[in-house]
Formats: sequence, structure tokens, C-alpha cells
Amino acid sequence: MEAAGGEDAISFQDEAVDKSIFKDCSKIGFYRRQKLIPRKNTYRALLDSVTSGKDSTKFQIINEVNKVPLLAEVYGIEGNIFRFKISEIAPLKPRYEVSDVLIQKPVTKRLTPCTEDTGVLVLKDDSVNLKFHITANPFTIDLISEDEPVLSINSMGQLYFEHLQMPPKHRPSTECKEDVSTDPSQESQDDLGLWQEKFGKFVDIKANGPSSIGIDFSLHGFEHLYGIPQHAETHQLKNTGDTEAYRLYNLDVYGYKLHDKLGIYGSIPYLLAHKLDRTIGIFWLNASETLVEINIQPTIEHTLSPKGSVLAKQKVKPRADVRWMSESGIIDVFILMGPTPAAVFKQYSILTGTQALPPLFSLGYHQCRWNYNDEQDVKDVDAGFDDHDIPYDVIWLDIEHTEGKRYFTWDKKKFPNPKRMQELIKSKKRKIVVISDPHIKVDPMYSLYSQAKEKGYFVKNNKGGDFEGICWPGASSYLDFTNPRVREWYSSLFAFSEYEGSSDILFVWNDMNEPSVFKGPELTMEKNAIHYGNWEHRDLHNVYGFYQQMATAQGLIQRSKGKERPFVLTRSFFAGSQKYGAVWTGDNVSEWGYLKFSIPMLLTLSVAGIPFCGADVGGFIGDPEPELLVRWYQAGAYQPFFRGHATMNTKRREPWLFGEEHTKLIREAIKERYALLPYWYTLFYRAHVTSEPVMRPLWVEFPKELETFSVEDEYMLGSALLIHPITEPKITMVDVFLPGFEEVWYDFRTFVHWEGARTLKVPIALDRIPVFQRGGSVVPMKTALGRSTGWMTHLPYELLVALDTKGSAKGELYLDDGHSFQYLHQKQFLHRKFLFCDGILSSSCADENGHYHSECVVEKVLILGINKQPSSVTTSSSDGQEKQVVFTYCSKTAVLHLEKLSLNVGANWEIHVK
Ligand code: NBV
Repeated sequence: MEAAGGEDAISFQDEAVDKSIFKDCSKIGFYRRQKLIPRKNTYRALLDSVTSGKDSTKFQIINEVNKVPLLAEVYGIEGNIFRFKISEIAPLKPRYEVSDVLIQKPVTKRLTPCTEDTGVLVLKDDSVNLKFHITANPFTIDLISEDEPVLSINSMGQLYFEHLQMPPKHRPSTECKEDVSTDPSQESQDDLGLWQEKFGKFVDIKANGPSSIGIDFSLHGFEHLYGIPQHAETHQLKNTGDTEAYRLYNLDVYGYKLHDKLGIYGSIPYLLAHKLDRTIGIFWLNASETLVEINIQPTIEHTLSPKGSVLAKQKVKPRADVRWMSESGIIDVFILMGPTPAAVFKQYSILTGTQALPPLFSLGYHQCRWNYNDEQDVKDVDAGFDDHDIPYDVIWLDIEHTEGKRYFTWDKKKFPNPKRMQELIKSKKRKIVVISDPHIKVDPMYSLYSQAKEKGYFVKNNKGGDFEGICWPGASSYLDFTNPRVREWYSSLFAFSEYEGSSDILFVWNDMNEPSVFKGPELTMEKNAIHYGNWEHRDLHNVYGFYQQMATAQGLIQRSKGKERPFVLTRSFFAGSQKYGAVWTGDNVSEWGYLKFSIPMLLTLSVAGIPFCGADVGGFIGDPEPELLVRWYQAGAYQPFFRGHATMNTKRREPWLFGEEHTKLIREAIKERYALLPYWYTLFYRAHVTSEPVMRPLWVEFPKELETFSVEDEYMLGSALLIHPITEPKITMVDVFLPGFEEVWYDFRTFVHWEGARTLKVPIALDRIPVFQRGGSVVPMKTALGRSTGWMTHLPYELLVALDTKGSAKGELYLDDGHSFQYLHQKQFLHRKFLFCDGILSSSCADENGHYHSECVVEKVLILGINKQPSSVTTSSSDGQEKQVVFTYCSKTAVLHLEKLSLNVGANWEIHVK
């Protein structure tokens, strides 16, 4: 994958990744150790140790074999959330606890202890009719909601806690034998990876010895599980069997394989489970390498022996067993009790925050390539969009724009005048994004390196020196973003005065922040590298990239003195990364399978709290055939983060390079995106304030319809649009599932409507993918388009009102200046709601706190599903003025067209259809 290039930088060779670079479960020491324990619960809760405070209830649990006591804590948290922790009472050294991910100290509420039985402690939360049944021996917890068991903890007896110990030479020889958690059993100590672990030529010396933890959860009545990104896998989680597990370990996996449980760039240890009457979440707050085993026992119908001539049937309820295992840290788990998908999203956001409201430009189309070669190339590509009448908002510069991969610099030959280039882009009302990776070239002449070196801001190796690894610039050190002072300093580098050649239209992309280390174990950092606070890299590996994006976003906010919203794309992420920007799915391949997988991968990110996500359009690696490229644009236009990108050594693929026929199709796809921007922006506002995902699996919108639970080839955009991308070549017909027994769905292009709860055969040509609008919704759009979002501010709106079976519809529109924090600090925003009921479409204020002056008008309204031609249509404004409206009605499509309206978008008005 790499070879020495000019200077001492590394250049790229497009070779397939050797999969033996990465571990499977059998090569992971703590997995092997945890799998060795007998399925026998060896823990007992000491109920006479219970102390119950305002915040939490604490008690000890003891391992019957090694007698080491642990401390268990149970917390009730406002919002129907429960927290459960297990840590060592007196560890030899502190154990890592994740900080900075929870947005605040959770607001606790008292759980009332009551003893119903000896050997059982019951903690009650009467406000939500929930009970914690803690059984002492063997130690198990059952969560019972409204007298129904929802979840059991440790009922499989897989609680596992390796207490920290002295290295073997300091210990009496008998001690090791007594200790079941480190009992070498049949294997040698070395194979179990207690104090050192080998992988190929790498040896991981563990100064703290074995420190892994784990426990099991049984989810009663559940057989549909989702979440725990990031894997190139289906949206619905699968059984892992007894030899593999979903791995959460941030890795740089170039051209990752599909259908694989190997962890790729980011990790969110958060799983959702859904059944007809309840959704729950389990958030495992641990940043070390984590494995999740899943065993779902689906609903089974047993045929009982015949009674007379009648065959009796018995339904056995399904159950999902989920086992979490982490390499270090403590057990710290949040149980989100739902009961609806929306409630679980809310609960997760109470803990980790919501999506940052993106600047409007970032919802437009982004054009990226490794690399746009020089200033002239940038100018040409930019002009190409105008020449071909294709809107776009951002041009991206990859690593080659720098002086020898020294981030925050410019290659003087290729980009002699970055300010001039940005002025040109700015004059087009567009932006640029530049890359900034976490590795810093070892070069005393590079001021960023020498400053960081002098300040001691690099991650250290286990001998106390600065960690050095190989990455794009050659030998590199890695900024220790876990240190708040490093983050502060890094943020300050984005100040216009510090970052030469930068301007207010420059935004940032953090790549390689797993971190990627070319010659490191599994292409990442040694686990015994040392971070701020003397923590091992092992303890916090999965949160490294999160911290870089945090510091970058802060830097962009600071450079504008707190006024402007940042945009930062990151490859690596953790729970809570949504607060800092967008995420993409890394180095995918220009193959149909990767287009198809972009849907489940993005759905999984979306339900795991990362609404602003996307996949490289066209596929990063390889050359897509024109049909694939068109299909990818059509899909990408309906995915949250919409960026075309390609690696080096691929053919150029700007949208106009595939013949006029394909240019036209790509143009149309991008234009559809721009026409829908008011809807997109409103969805992002909702994600920001109410934590609803933008891109939603069908089960989220139709939680009571079993048929939706496994659908992953189509999805909802908000609650109004159903999207079914075409992900196979040469398709002439596709099955589209239209959910909802009482729903009606309108083809978004022809307006032909269909009842729900059916699978529709939709004829397909290359010019479109199936998009349907749900009856009962109002979708705000723009009537005209500009060259970028910046040119569209004053353009009029159109409302697409699709009536439900009762002849009603509702929707909303959010707008503000699109770039600053004034919506937050000065409440400069408009939030409108639209309601169609009894023949009247009304526009009213959805949030009285917001004020924003807009000259924009609603110019056009289309009402879909009106069964008879109206006799008159009038508008009335709040000052009592009434006006006749010229309308056209098409009885064939049942669509009423109202045009040339001039209704201010911020005013209250009504349209009467009689
Ligand atoms: O910076 C170069 C690439 C980038 O274009 C891509 O999007 C990242 O995922 N980067 C990875 C590093 C090299 C990949 C071989």
C-alpha cells in the first residue's frame, strides 16, 4: 500500500489490502480469555453492603473464586435512563473512565430500595413503573417494566472482571493459580496474552497486565437489533456464533470487505433493540477495543402433541443475548428504556448530545478528489460545474495540497496563492475544505512539529520518548488530542493569523485519525503508547479521532470569535462525534455492492446518533462505469453527506466526463438535491433539537409493523419521503415496499398514488430512482436553483402538500441565515408549520421564540390527492386581505397547482380550497 516517495514522504500504490494485517477474534487475547470461563455464574452480590444515596445505590459483588470484591453502582437518570457501573473497589492503579463524551453529569433521580425477599434487592422507579430486581446469588439483575421483564444482566453468567495485579515476578506463585480470571487453564500464559501478546511481528507488552471486562444482557422478546457501527455489514445485526464477534476497534481498512464484522474507522458502542411494543438501547461507555457477541433466538412455534385431532401450537418468545467484552476500563453501561424509537434517540442525546446544526452549504454537493492538482485545476473544475449547469458548493483539497504533507501549509508550486484561489471560490459563493491529519512530520524545521515537540504535545512511546510512526509524511509523531492543552493549542492553529493562506471559506477534513500508522500493528498505534494522564493507548484508542474532530471544530468556531458554525468531516469517530460535524464511510470501492452497502451502513450510523453521514459517491477505489456512477449520484443525492470522491490513480470523473447523456442524469440528480434543500435543512434542525435521525430505517417510522424491521434496501428521509436507490446494474423493474396500512404514497415525480402495506413493482429507467411522498406530509422545496446554496437564499419556496386518506397533511420549515450561531444566541430563525385540513392550508409559527426576517415568498403550492376540481381558491393573510388564486387542476393525477402566489414565508396566511 505504501512505498517511499520523494523527500521522505510516502507515496501511494494501489494495492489490495492484505487482510492478514488485521486480527480476527481468535487472535485477540482478551477474547480468548473471556471465552475460557465456564458458563457458570461465579459472582455473588453482598446485599448487606448496600448503601443507598440520593444519586445511586451501591453494593459489593464478589467473585467466589478469587474473592476480589467489586463495586456495583445503579443510577436512575432523568428521562427513563438507567446507569449501571462495576469497577474495582481498590484497584492497584486507577482504571480508565471515558470523559468528555457525556455532555453533562447525568441528572440522577432516586431509586427507592425495598426488599421483597431475602437474597433479592428491589430498586423502584415509580415514576415510570420500573423495577430493578437484584438477585444476590448468583448475581443477576432483571429490569422489569410494568411487570414485564425487559432485560436481564448477567443471567448467562458472563460477568468477567480482571482486577489489576502485580506482574508475576512480584507475586507469590500460588496467587496466580487461585485466580480464575487469569487461570491459564490448558493454554500457556503467553497464548492468553496476559502480560504480553503477540500478533505477527508485533509484541504488545502490557505494563498493567490483563485488565479486561465483560458482561451479558438478555433482551426479552427482542429479535431485531441494530447499531454498534462501524462495520461493512447489514443494518440488522446478525448472530455472531461462537467464534466471531462485532469488533469495535478503529482501524484504517482500505477497500474494506463487505459482510465483515471487523471494526473499521469509527466505533459507537451503542446498540438498539426493537420489538412491536418497545425500543431500548444499551450504551456501553468504554473506549478500549470492544467485542460484541450476538445470539438471537427467534420466535419459535412448537407443535405440541396432538390432543385428539387438534394440533396445539405454542409460541416461544424470542430473546436476544448480547455479550460485551472490552480490553480495559470499567463496566459503565446506560440502559435507555425507550419505549419508542424517538424516546431512545432522545435518551441517547441527553447523554451524548445531538447533531451540530450544519452550515447550509455543507448540505449541498461536495466535489473531492485525491487530488485536485493545483490552483488551475481547482479553477477548471469549478468552472466546469458552471459550464455544465451543475450546482455544487465545495471543492476539496487532499493531502497533496500541502508542503510535503505538512498540514496547515501549502505546496508553493501548486498553490502559490491560496488566498487568491479562495477569493475566486468565494466570489462564486462556494467553499473549500482542506485536509488536516493527526500525524505530524518529524521535521525540526516544520514549526508545528517543533512547537509540539517542545511543548510535549505528542503521544509518548512506552519508553517516555515521543511516539514515532510512519504515515504520509514519512516519520511522524502524533498529537495527543486527549490532552485538553493540546486541543486548545491545535484549535488556536486555525486562527486566520496562524493558518497562513486560510480564509473564512476554508473548512476542514480530519482523516487517518484512527489513528492510522503504516507500520504499526493492524496499521494503528501500539497499545502501550502513552497519553496524557499516563493512560495507555489501549484504554482510549477508540476515542482518539473523536478528540481531533472536537479540537478542529472548536478551532473553526474560535477563528470567527464564536460567530460562525464550523464544518468538519472526520473519518474516525466515537459516541458523541455528532456534536462536531460529519462522518463518512471511508475507502469504499467503485462496485455495485458498495453502493448497496452504503444504505445499511448509513442507516446504522444514523440510528447510532450520527445523522450527518455519507459514503464517497462513485466509490473511492477504482473506476466506476457510467451507469454505476449515475446510480451513485442518484442515491447520494438522498443521503445526508453528499460528496463525490476518488483516489489517486483513478480516471478523472467530474460529472461531465461521461458523455452528455450521463452528464444530464447526474445534473438532474444533483438538482433534485438542491431543490429539496429546505426540507434537508429542516430535517437537520430537527436532528439538532429533537435528535431524530435524518435518514431513517423504515422500522423507526413504522415501529408497529413487523414487515419493516428487516428492510434495508430503502429508507425514509425524515417522515415524508421514502427512497429506494437502485443498486444493481441494468434494472428495468424494482420491488418497492410501501409500508403502512393506512398510508397513501405519491410517486414524487408523477404524483400517481398508491395505498400502503404493499410491494409495488416500479418500472425503472436510468433517469430516476423511486422516491415516494407519504400522504399526510408537506415537503418544502425551492422553485428555482442556483449555482450553489449561496445563490438560493432569496429564491421562492414551493410546498408539496400530499394528502392522507382523511384529506389532511402537515409539515414544517426551518430557516435562518444558514451559517452563524445567531439562531442560537439571538434566536434569529423562523420555524413555520403548515397544516392542511378541511380544505384550508395554513401557515403559522411553530416556535414563537424565533424571529428572522426573510423576504422570501411561497410562490407555488401543489396539493396532491384532491379528488375533485375546486370551484374557487383564495388566500387570506393575517391582515384580513383576501385574494383569488388562479389554479389548474388535473383530474387524472388529482393534483391542484397553485402558482404565482406571493405569500411571505414568515407570515401567517391561509389558502382556502373550496
Ligand atoms: O488523504 C488521502 C486519502 C483520502 O483521499 C481518503 O478519503 C481517505 O479515506 N486517505 C484516506 C489516505 C490514503 C488512503 C489510501
